[in-house]
Amino acid sequence: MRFEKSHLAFARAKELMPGGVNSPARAFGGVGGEPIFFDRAEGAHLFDLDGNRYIDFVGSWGPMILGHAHPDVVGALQTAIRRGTSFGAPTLAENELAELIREAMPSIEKVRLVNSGTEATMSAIRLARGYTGRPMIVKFAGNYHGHVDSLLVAAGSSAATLGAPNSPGVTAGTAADTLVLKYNDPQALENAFAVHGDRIAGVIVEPVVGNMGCVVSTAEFREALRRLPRQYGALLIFDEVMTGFRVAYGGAQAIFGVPPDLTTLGKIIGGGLPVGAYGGRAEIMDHILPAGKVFQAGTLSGNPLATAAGIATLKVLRDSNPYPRLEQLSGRLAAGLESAARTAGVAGRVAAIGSMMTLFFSDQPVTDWDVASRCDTRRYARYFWDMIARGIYLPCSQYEALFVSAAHSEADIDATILAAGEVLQEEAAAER
Ligand code: KE4
Repeated sequence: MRFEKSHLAFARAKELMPGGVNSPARAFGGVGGEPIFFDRAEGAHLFDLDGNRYIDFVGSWGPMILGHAHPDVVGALQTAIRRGTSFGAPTLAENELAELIREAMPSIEKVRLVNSGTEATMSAIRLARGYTGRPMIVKFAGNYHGHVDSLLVAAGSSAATLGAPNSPGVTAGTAADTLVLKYNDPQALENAFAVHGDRIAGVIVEPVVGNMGCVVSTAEFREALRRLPRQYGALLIFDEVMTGFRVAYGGAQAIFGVPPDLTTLGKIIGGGLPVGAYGGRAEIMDHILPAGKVFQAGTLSGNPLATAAGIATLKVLRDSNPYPRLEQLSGRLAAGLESAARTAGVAGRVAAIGSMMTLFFSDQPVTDWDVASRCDTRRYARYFWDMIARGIYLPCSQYEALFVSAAHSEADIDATILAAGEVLQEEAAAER
């Protein structure tokens, strides 16, 4: 494979944008080398500037559950664009997207549309603090909720100590109101509430983590998440930016039967255009301006193009119900990848739910960040590039989930399994 045009584009991009990218996740930092520039996409396939074709398992980090350039989404955008791209005033499309979200997630009585997952989580924790009058937010190591100052916080030295900034520009004062606990550790949450219970405004959690690779919450952890915030008068915030409409049409909350107080959404609800949302019970959401006093605003929130793409996407998901087939294809891929690692004699564990999964190069199941951080990331980097050479585009980090779309075929899945088997065997042979 040749990457000349991507290389030239990246050289220029580095003169124009920090690191040559508009988001660090796509900079290939976790796998080395230079990011590939893409020209177009269709269905389950990406085409880069040099004309190389790939089976795409990133799907723009989650939004493209229908595959790229789905005709219903393209058609909805073509219709919307001729009617004007933004009014800064209410439109019926915002009502329609809000109706679809409410219909899918009964825990959401009212919803506010924003422009990204970060805006959704930032607003949700501000609302939790405004609603409860309390300062503290609990999050979990290995969970990512966007680049919100108070969530860019590393775990404190022990479970009950307060967080420390993990990015320059985040002040100690900001981090001081954030507690970072171990994921899938009910006792740590119990202890935190015992010490800080009357100061905790909310607990924000990925009910299925995509951001340390795919890690599913345990039933015991979910029971503690359901019980403890309610016991102490705090809000449970499910960050379903990635899992919403992904692991099920009703999100992880539908699978687990745990109704959160607030839910944040993004990715799929925009169908590839910038849409985020946060929602919950009306008595909580009505604290948001102008109904209440908690400030949040946005020029392009509920934008006519973005809502058109989101509405089209959710309608296809609701009416065609691709989820059984997505689970069947994903189960086939998960089993195939784990078998490929085992046959090659490589320590590999696959964690999967719905149509998201991760092949962890680890000799034990990955349940939290402590275990995830011990994965063989050098092996992942080699595997990533060897799969690129075979026309398969995987997430450029061991700590991201891959996604199967409704546009993937069984042939795509089988070709990927075959390639993984070849790659892992060749790598194992080279190490002997
Ligand atoms: P955005 O602001 O990137 O739309 O959403 C932030 C966010 C919030 N919550 C969860 C659970 C998320 O996964 C994300 C964003 N996910 C990353 C990939 N894991 C986006 C990729 C990127 O940052 O470029």
